[in-house]
Amino acid sequence: MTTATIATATPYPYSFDLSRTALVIIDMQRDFVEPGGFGETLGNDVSLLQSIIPAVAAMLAGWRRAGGLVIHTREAHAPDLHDCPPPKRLRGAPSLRIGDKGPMGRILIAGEPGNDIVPELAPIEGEWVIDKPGKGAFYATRLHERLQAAGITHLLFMGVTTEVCVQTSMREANDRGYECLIVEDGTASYFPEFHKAALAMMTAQGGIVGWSATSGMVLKEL
Ligand code: C5J
Repeated sequence: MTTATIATATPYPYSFDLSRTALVIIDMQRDFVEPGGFGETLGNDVSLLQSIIPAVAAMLAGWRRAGGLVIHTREAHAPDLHDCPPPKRLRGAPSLRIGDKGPMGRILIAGEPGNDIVPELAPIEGEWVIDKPGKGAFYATRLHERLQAAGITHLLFMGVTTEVCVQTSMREANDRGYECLIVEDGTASYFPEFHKAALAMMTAQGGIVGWSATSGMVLKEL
């Protein structure tokens, strides 16, 4: 085992062993980052999310080169919506609701074109793809069991959105005992102030949820 240390991580150095660490890319789906998807139906400017694709792609390429485990998640519901609690579908006044037909197929439904991961970050053979009906990657999935079986102890998070699915997943992971780090420039929000606040609140109090670092800091150690 070779231990790498990101000396300049926040709030203090983060050490990880590549063979026990997974890179988790949360919900980099067309539904969130392209016009006509779930994110835009809620009234959001999706270009804010598109801007991180190059940084996520660079991290992903470096992690693949190093031979680390890659996990992609998708926020996805079954076509019959049995896994979509009615309040999730009915809340607010979006232009289209989950399951409605939009320009990229049915909104947030597994198998529809809009539910795919963006082509720049498409999974390759051997990478895990976890469909999740909730905001957190551990809710109603077998992710924890699979990570345990694979001997994974450390998780690096990227993806969208910082304060919703990324933060929820990292909090769930932290409660299950994983040592977590969020890649600052590999995650984004429709609300830049929420992005900043989420990073600050997770790393405050001695890393109450975990660490943060830039993709450059991580890549330097691979
Ligand atoms: C949201 C997500 N924002 N992936 N999902 O509903 O963050």
